[in-house]
Amino acid sequence: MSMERPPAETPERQAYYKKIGEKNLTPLWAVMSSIITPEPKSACRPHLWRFAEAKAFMLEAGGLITAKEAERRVLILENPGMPGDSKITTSLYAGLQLVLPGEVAPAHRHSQSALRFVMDGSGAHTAVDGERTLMEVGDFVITPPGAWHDHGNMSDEPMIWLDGLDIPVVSFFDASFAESYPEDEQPVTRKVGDSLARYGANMLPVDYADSRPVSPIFNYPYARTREALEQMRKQDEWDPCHGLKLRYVDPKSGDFAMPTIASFMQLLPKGFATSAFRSTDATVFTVVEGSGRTIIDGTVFEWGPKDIFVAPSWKWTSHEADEDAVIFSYSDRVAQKKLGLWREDRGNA
Ligand code: GTQ
Repeated sequence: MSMERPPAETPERQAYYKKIGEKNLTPLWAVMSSIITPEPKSACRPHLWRFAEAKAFMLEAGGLITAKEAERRVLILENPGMPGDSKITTSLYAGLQLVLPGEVAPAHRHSQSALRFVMDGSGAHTAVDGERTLMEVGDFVITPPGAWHDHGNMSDEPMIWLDGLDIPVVSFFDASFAESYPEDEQPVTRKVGDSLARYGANMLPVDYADSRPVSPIFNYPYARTREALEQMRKQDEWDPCHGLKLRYVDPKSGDFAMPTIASFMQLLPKGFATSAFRSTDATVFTVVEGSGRTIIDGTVFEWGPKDIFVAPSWKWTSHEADEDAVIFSYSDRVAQKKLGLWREDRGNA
């Protein structure tokens, strides 16, 4: 036996496997090398979705079904290596959601956590736990597990955002619960901007004691993220693999903002080419500003603003920016780190 390949099959062994199979028993030695692999082995493939193309299909869906009838009018970004599984990576889901002017996507709640990364439009809102937030391009918005949430658009233009959910993680654990709220919209009990004021100024209410593993900040506005990156670039501290990369955090713990999904924003200056990097967290990227290309496992993906692409676990990935580029990304890194699984390889960098 080795960790690389199973022992030979013989007629006697096969007959034996068949006999014990009837009793729901099976030999480890026949499967060991495929279930405990020397390196990550995934069906997940690298892929890029052009936003302009997806947007046209979404607007077409806008004429086919309302947000209310659909519950959520979303086109799932399906990884081409896992068709039919509603996954962009093995552990995570991605979708593009459209809410047209005047529409409401009705209130519901579920065990799955969601992030919204705002792609297109201005001023639609999502509501969580009685607070609404108005969404602008580049904002990172959190829906914690089990929180009531509904979306609405009182602006005069279509609003599109990227949904990142941990649906496959929750399915893996068989831990899914979901229910509808009795009304389309939950009551508004707090003012717009409340959570950012309370928790987003590097301060916390003096007696604040909340141990939920999720950030109390609801919307991390792009304007602030961009300003942080712009200020930091003055030090010229470019990481060879990541440029300048920040992670979104829960201000009460310093941990990632969400319990199952890690999220990041990075700046690559014009002309920068990163060193190749690989890590065990397959990662979904979307471009906020700039253009360039990413090479994943030898395939080149050219990108511009709002395009979305995915890099599988443990595949060498490098980026090149033709102009200053700002890229949002998310992965299951937070969960892998908690489980002692996360690994990175910086190559020669
Ligand atoms: O907005 O609540 O893309 O429940 C998938 C499931 C979005 C949402 C998705 C959802 C939502």
